[in-house]
Amino acid sequence: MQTLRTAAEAAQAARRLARPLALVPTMGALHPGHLALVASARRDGAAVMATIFVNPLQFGPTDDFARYPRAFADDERQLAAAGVDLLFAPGVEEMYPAGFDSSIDPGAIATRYEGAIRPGHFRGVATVCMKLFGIAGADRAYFGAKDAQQVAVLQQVLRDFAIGPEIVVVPTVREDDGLARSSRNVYLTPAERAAAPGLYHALQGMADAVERGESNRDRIVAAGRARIHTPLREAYLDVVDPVTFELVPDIATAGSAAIAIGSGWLGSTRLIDNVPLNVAAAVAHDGIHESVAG
Ligand code: PAJ
Repeated sequence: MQTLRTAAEAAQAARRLARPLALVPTMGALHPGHLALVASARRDGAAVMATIFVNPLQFGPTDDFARYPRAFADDERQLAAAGVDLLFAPGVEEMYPAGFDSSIDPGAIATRYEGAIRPGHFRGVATVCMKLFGIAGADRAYFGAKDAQQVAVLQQVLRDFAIGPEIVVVPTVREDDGLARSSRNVYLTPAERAAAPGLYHALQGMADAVERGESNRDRIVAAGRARIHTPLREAYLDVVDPVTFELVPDIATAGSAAIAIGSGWLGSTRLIDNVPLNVAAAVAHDGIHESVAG
C-alpha cells in the first residue's frame, strides 16, 4: 500500500490503479465498520483508495474536532492488511490551502436532524467529499448505512450535479450487544457504554411496532421512546424517507421506503443510529384493517 500526502500525487497514483476504482473516505480511528467498507469494495472486485482526513469543516465550534481520536500508524497498518492499494492522508493545509473558498450547500436535506443539531455539518461533509471525489476520480465510493443522512446528502449533491461516483452503501457493523461501531464510542465511560445499546433497542422497538402492523409515525416513535432510559437521553427519534430525510407521517401511505432514525446523549457524547422499517408489513396490515372494515 502506498501512502501519499498531497492531492497531486494521490490523483496521479489513483489514475494508475486498476478499474473499477473504489474510494473509501474516513476520518481515521478505524474500527470494523470502516474495514467493512474496504472488504465490501474488495469483494466487488475494485482497486481501493482509502482516505484519512479529520475534516475541520464538518465540525462546529462546540464539536469535538480537537479531541477527535487520531491513531494514524495503527490505521495505516490496518488498511494495508485489509488490502487497500492507495492511502491518501492529507493535512489540513493540503486540502484547504490559502485561497480555498468554495463550499457545497446541499439544501434542505442538510438542515434536518443531524443538520439541525450541527449547523454547517453537511456543508462540510459535502465540500470535503466533492474534493475527495475530484482527486480520486473513482468509479464508486463506499459509505456506511450508519450515517444514513450523510449518504442521503451526498446522493442529493451527486444527483443535482449529475456527477459520479456511484455510491455504494454498506450495512452497519455492530458490537455483539447491538451498539453501532463508532470512533466516538471511545468517549463513553463504562456506565455510559453499558447504556449505549439502548439507542439500538429503541430503534428495534420502532421496527417491531411496524412488524406488528403499526404505520403511524407518532405511535412508532412512542414505541421507541418507551425503550429510552436514563442515563441515555433522546436527541431525536423519527420515521423518515431515506432519500429526502423528510418525516413520514404514515408509512402505509408513504410509498416505497422508510427508516427509523435516532440519536441519544450519554453524558457529553451523542450517538446516532438507524434501522430499516418493513413498510410492506404496515401496508399488508393496513389492507387487513380495510378489508375487515369494508
Ligand atoms: P467516519 O466517521 O470516519 O466514517 C467513515 C465511513 O465509515 C462512513 O461512510 C461511515 O458511515 C462508515 N462507518 C462508520 N461506522 C460504521 C459502522 N458501524 N458500520 C458501517 N459503516 C460505518 O463519515 C465520515 O467519517 C466523514 O463524514 C467522511 C465521509 C469521511 C467525510 O469527512
